[in-house]
Amino acid sequence: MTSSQFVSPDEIRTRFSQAMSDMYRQEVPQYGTLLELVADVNAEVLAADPSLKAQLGQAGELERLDLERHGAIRLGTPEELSTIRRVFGVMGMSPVGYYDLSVAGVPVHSTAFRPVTDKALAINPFRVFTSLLRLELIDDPALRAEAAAILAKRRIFTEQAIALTDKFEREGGLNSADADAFVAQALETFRWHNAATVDAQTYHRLHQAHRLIADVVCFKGPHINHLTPRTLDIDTAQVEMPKRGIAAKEVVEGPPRRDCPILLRQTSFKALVETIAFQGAADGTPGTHTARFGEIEQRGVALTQAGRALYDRLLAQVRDVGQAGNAGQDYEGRLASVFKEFPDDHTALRQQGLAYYRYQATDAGVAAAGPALAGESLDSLIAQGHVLAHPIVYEDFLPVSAAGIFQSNLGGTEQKSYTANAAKAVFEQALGSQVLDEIGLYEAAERRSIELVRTQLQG
Ligand code: OOG
Ligand code: NI
Repeated sequence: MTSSQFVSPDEIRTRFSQAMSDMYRQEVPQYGTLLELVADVNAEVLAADPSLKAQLGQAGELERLDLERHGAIRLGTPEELSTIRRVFGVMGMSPVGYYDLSVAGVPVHSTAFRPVTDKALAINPFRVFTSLLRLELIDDPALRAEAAAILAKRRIFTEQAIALTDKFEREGGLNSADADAFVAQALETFRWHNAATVDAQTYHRLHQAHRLIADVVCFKGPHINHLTPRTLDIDTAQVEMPKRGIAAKEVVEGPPRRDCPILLRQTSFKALVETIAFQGAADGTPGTHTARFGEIEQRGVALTQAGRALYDRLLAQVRDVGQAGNAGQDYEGRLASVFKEFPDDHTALRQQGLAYYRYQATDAGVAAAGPALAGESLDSLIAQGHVLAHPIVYEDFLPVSAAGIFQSNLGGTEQKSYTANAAKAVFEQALGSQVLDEIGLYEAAERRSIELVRTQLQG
């Protein structure tokens, strides 16, 4: 096989994310309603704001908008995590970032598999927030051992999915027919199974230890638990949800509404109560399980270390008022007022080193290229119209928001807390590789764009 017959990992990822979306739409019809809602809101926003449309067009953001979505899965064992890393590798996705959710009472730690190069992100930024259950956080040793034994028996990947992953790694790619087979086989891992692999008693014991433990341990595989399209106006989408019969979560997670969106804002609809069958239920009595939901997100500019520190400090300030978390009175009002401290125009964000930008030479800049431009500062080049600065989109997740999403979708309000610390090294050992540092990726993207601009303008 010559490499010219291989389809690119970007193409495999695009086929996979489309197949996953089609499957989830079948499984959870409300997700289809959500996709329609987001498409309507995005079309309205673009029609009403031609300058935003032009800006997104110039930044190459428009093409990927309708394709864009993220999903989430929860795995049970280190082997499952390291194998999923290889499977996502076939689709050009790498583990980025480490998220410790135990501090928020969820016994998992996580990473996000996603494309990392500018080109791959522009083609299709499909991401999967992937969590690993931390069995060591189950207090009862007998229950912990029982959960481990159940997990040790299951096989969440089909043999063919593994064989095609091996082939990809061995030969350096897959041809189109293999890629299609791979997509179909990989999809099986994410499918919903309405039969639990355990009896009702076991399910309830695990469920009592933590709802999430039952969700991970009692099923044949790590069903995709949500898929999230990207909207350009999450506040309108939030208002629109109940109008279309979708019960939205009370508050939007993340920063407040701003003129210059930063990081990530998210809202979701409550998980469905689904009927499941238990093993050995002689009388056939079914049970119910709540895990699968829908979510919408709006993405803004990626923040530097300093910007992120400011974001974290302000968010903590809002959430700490009377220990209210995000449940307290007038959360939105408090959020907006505290975040007044965060500059809300791109020039200020850029000049104060709070956010990352991708610089681009304009036609006028290229026409004027020469030694005179070489010594000019970026600010001055921008002021003269020789360079544009496009916000670099935040491609990752936020731990406090993720915890809020988890909690609102586990079907309960319990907030157990764990004394565990972040265990990044343990996670990376299970993963079989290190996770990439997200801020380093944004910084490198900015730096590359500056180098290119400098080369183009020196004439
Ligand atoms: C993952 C929740 C985190 C997000 O968008 O922050 C997440 C889960 O519920 O498994 O998807
Ligand atoms: Ni999500």
